Amino acid sequence: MKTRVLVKHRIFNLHMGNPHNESEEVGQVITEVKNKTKRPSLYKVILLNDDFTPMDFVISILKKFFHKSEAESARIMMEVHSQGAGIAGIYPFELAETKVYQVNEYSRAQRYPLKCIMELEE
Ligand code: TYC
Repeated sequence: MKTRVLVKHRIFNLHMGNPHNESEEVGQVITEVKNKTKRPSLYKVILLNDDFTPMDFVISILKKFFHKSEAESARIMMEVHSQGAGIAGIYPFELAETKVYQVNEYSRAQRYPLKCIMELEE
């Protein structure tokens, strides 16, 4: 729901230094507070092609870290293989960062040059 939030400010003139310290209201101003809840930016997690990482290993990565089915994993892997890059998933910043780190570390540990990057989704 979109709600307009208005704030009413009362402006006083303070009479200081006299015995009663009285003050008089000299005006009012109403301001509107921004009520936009910004959706977090999303990031594409992208796999890059190389000549050495086995196809089955890429498929296993898509299943393990991106929870894709066997068929969807094979489709994405072939897209990366033929186009040079392909989207494994789309996530908020921190989750995308984690996926990129996990995939790169896992591949490095297995001595494969597979690279995973992230890119702001426009
Ligand atoms: N090009 C690799 C091969 O022919 C397969 C591959 C696919 C590698 C996707 C990386 O991200 C990748 N074995």
